[in-house]
Amino acid sequence: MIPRKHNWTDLALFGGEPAFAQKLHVGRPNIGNRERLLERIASALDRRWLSNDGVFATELEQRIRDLLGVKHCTVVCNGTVGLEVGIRARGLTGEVIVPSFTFVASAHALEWLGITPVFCDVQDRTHCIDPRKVEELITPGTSAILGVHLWGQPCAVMELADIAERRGLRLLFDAAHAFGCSHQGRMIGNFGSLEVFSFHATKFFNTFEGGAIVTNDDALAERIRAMRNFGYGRHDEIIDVGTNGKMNEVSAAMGLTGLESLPEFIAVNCANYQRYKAGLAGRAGVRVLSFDENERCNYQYIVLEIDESITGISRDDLMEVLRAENVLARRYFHPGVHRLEPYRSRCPDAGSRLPVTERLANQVLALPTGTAVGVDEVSSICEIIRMVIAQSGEIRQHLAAARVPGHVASR
Ligand code: T4K
Repeated sequence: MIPRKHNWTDLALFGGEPAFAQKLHVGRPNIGNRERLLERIASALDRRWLSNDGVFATELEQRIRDLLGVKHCTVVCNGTVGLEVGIRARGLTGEVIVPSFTFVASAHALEWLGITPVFCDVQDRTHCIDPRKVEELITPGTSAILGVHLWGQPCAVMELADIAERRGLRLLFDAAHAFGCSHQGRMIGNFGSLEVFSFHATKFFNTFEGGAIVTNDDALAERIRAMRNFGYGRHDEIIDVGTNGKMNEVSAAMGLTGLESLPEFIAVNCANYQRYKAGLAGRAGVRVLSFDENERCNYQYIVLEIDESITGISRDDLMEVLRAENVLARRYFHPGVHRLEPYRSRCPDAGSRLPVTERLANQVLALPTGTAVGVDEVSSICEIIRMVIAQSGEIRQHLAAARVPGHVASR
């Protein structure tokens, strides 16, 4: 039984029993059929083939190609290395326009390669790069646009493709969140020169660590494959500079096993999403980010925007309340990459041209979902949020008092 919270005095932050005995995480891994996974790992051990284009990695690439309807898939050891390999293979240089409202890896992958990320604001509704703001950032040094399909929501790919074509830029996508999603009926993976997925443990589909670079460009795919493997070409000969970005067989076994449960993972995420939407519907000042239900979607992130001027409670205070209840909500992506090093020191006032990013970084809260979270737990989380907003005045007052040094908690 999940204890009900009728009043602010029931909150764990003020001495009540936490609503959940176990911690509920954002990004708890989904795990497919354990026996199938262990069988696969045993067979890799029997074969004594653990990496370097093993049968599982090769099969995973084939299955991803089929699922996405894309010509080439190269699995890699993680999404960040996937981005680095893709960026280098596509020959990006100078400056690349990228959103600041993203995980730091989108920008770091550029910086790591000596390319300057130029931060662009995002759209209010989708949280993805705003094409209307891209053009004003283009300089003679700009080589590309790196869009991010944040939360699995597709960027405005057609508008971005149009700008890229008119201005002679390359277009790539960080699709770390968007595996299994579509845009206008076409699977993500088919846009721009290439797209990169993350299969990190915290993604709804995971290979422990891992990722994939997908493209429909034959020559680019060949470069990517070589660069992922020290620059080896087909005939045991080094044809390019390269790194070690290969996926091992245990990760690929996890991927094949996870793919068999993909519809179930998505169904659970979707049911949780619907429950959150219903549980928070009509709550003024709380927006649950909506996904386009006419498209394919993985529903892996539950994203709230908390407008304190209406709710009476800030995103950070709400997070503190929830965390005390063992709901480990996350401030993805706070404070915006432009406010992180080394970017902050280089351009301290970048925030002035990123108003939507600044707002979202202060308002967005990601909530737990995935197969480790049930719809009843989601209902309880919504109930707590509703109560906190209804009683925000008292809660704010007592939080402020509790923060005064020497204060002894009372209720
Ligand atoms: N581009 C974008 C837009 C991305 O979001 C990411 C990664 C990338 C590129 C790069 O892809 P990778 O190189 O990672 O493949 C996490 C992930 O580490 C990162 O993969 C992800 N984005 C990012 C959004 O989230 P943290 O620092 O928030 O992770 P951490 O350790 O705090 O874990 C998150 C929650 O998940 C915690 O509550 C604990 C829980 N957890 C985590 C792991 C690893 C588990 O319950 N089990 C686990 O095994 O970055």
